[in-house]
Amino acid sequence: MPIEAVIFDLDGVIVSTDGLHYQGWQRLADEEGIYFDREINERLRGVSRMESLEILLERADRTYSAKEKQEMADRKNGYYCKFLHERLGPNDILPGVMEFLAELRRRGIAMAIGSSSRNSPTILEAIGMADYFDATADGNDISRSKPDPEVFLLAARRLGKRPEACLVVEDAEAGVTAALGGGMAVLAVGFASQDSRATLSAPDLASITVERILSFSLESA
Ligand code: B16
Ligand code: MG
Repeated sequence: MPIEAVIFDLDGVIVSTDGLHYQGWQRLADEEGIYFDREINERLRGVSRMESLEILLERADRTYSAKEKQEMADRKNGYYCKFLHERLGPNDILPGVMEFLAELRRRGIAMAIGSSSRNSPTILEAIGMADYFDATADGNDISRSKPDPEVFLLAARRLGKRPEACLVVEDAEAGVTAALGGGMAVLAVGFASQDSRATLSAPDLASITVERILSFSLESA
């Protein structure tokens, strides 16, 4: 079936916020005396804030109450939001993104954001793209985070498109699982580009053309 809409993950696909997430989690872990490194951080990609904290706490030497966990998640988010306000801007939009989006628009393909992040509105505002997409769905709208397909199904519904007519662009294993689980094709980029389950893959959006993704959908129709 031809692709009528593209749903973009935000962090790691449109914008590079992963370094800021990492610094926020590292600071929290240091304060709590819990071992944390970049390899563990990779497991947090695309996963919700509270599930990310649970992964970080796998290395803790004591258990934490629900209240303590909430305070820790809030503390990390405070650091992350401070970094977003101080450092995030249009220069953090990833290579090839603006050209790819402009070509989709020229061809009349609908575009949405499907992100786990509750900070999506702040991020889109900071990079000057608050009004760019035809629809957005994010961590504020859903009850089940990726790898559940809820966020992508909601984005498709808000665009008025059937899942089979949508292609998701993702950089996380959890996001690839979510897109496939929702019955959508998926273009895996960045850290997910080695994921053999993906429909298409590329290092980034500068390395693949809109022509390619649309011709793929016709080939497989
Ligand atoms: P927040 P995405 C995800 O965004 C990030 O990849 C992930 O690392 C983060 O834990 C999650 O958002 C929640 O973010 O704490 O801002 O609500 O990749 O789905 O756009
Ligand atoms: Mg991502």
